[in-house]
Amino acid sequence: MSDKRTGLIQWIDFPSLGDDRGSLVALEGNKSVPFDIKRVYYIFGTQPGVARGFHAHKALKQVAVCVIGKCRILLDNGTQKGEVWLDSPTKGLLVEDMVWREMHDFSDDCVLLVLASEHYEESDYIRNYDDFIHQVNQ
Ligand code: T46
Repeated sequence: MSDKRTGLIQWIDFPSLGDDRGSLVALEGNKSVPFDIKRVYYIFGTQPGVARGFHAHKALKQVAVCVIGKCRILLDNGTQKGEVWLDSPTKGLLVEDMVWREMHDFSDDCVLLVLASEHYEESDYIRNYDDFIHQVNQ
């Protein structure tokens, strides 16, 4: 696993354990994924023109990987903004807490897999951008 974790855009490269049958990627908590994985979810069947996200988390780390297809993700920590394409099953994007995220331009076939450091908790979401900026500057 190679790790490029500096700044807002933090990629994790997952080795593909391929052989002549095809490819396999294994994701392990506290190894290839830098936290204990408490939850896994995936987003698929996203309708054309739909964007998702538009929130930050107070205390949640996540790794997002497009296992099929692609989507564009925008990250914003209140001082820096960046956007990248998630388009590879061997590249994970680490999204730290207090980072606003938006996902756009889902391909029809996109399956976005997300590994999360905490169980689902709606009170952990900041869904208003002005509130996010206020809290990040506190
Ligand atoms: C994130 C981005 C990348 C649950 O009940 N449990 C869950 O674990 C999740 C993730 C969602 N839900 C419910 C909450 C909503 O009623 O599923 C519904 C859709 O969730 P949401 O509108 O938050 O979906 P996105 O795509 O805007 O955001 C999701 C994650 O919620 C979020 O943590 O970082 O994907």
